[in-house]
Amino acid sequence: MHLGLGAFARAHTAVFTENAMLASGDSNWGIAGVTQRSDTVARQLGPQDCLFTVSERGSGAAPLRVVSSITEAISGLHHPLAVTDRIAASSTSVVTLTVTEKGYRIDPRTGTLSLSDEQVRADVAGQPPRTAIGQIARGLQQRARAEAGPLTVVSCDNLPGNGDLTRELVRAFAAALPAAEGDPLASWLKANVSFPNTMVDRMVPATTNGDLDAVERELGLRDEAAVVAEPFMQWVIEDNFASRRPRWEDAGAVFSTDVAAWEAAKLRLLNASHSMLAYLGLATGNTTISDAVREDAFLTACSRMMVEDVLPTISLPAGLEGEAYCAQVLGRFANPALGHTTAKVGSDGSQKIGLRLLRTVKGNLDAGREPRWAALAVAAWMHHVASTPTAELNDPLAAELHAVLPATGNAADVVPALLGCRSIFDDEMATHRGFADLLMDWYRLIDTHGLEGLRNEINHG
Ligand code: CS2
Repeated sequence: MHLGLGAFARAHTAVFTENAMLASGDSNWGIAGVTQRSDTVARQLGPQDCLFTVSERGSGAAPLRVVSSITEAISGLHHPLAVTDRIAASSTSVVTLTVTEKGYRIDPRTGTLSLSDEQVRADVAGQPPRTAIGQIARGLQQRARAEAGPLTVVSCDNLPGNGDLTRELVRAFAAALPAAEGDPLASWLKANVSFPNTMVDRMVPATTNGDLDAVERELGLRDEAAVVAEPFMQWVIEDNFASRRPRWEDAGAVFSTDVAAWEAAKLRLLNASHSMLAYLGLATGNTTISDAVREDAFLTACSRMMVEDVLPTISLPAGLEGEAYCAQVLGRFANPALGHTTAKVGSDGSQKIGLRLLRTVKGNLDAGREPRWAALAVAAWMHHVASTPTAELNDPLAAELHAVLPATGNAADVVPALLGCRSIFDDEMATHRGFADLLMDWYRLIDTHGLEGLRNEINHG
């Protein structure tokens, strides 16, 4: 099963699974995919027998390919009980998920399941579950009762320790149930379910109508569920499975005991730079990531953030060479055929910057160093938040962020106001004078001198 049947899942997890079947000859697998908030993808895939095209873009792109590893597309919104039934079925042995950061419903202040979230509360109260964690917990509860055997839950979202986190959230869900229900679930979980950590990587923009037209011209068929992706793809998985699984290693997935290091490197080098380019691009009128990285000053800012701020604060996994990885990442961003938008990468900033940027800020501040470049990215995010009308700010915390904004747009007012947002900055970071000064300097520059100011400061400052 796969929860969160977006473009990423189709271009990554479904492709790895199909490649594993082709390479190993063990073709006894199929993915029941579940759409979460909107049923669009289920409606697109259903009438085409769940077949869809992957169109690679950029140098080294393979020809168009039709992928057949998804065998069923379920609307979680309309058929929540079909989701729990599938999780409980003995024929299901792995549940993968890509539901994005906000899909986990984490309370930013406690780091665990948000029991004040209305949908989480409804799932705990016994409504047909709508949240990913509710679907997993209720599905596992049903599976335990049906004695359908062990299962593995594989989070594939960009979150550090994504498997450990998912386990904690499912446990927190069980703990919120009345003891007569929650206790047996908790002990069954312990004995029967594993949650390996993973690192996933492939840039997959949202498919546009232009992409569908281009696929149609080449394929000779209209494919409403086609996806566009860069040629590169990677999957590092902790070898901790409680059940059978496809032979993903035959498709190039790497089984590792050091997934945490891979995940930290990817989040804090690749995703952090992606966010930096998105917010710098949004502030200066670049629509795509490839346009933003073509601006020399932004390329320099990204490289310097990776080399000066990030590399000294992380431990790289064996087999990953830091500077080569950074160069490869910048090359991938520059892929002009991908059309990855700054708006898409810049969405949900409140859920992303803590993991991508603030851990680096903290690492540097703790070591007595100035996180100059990571602060630029955070200031550019602040500028995006403050200069975008609430209705247009694509972020689950848009209302909370805008509620604290001052009447004036001055750096000296906006920066402290946003630093006061405890859902994002902890006390220590919010009251660090040096960090606040760095943010105010960059914010003022972006706000009053725009691209020219940034070019001068980054290139000559
Ligand atoms: C991006 C990621 O949208 C975003 O926030 O940074 O989706 C990125 O494209 C992937 O993590 C690449 O593996």
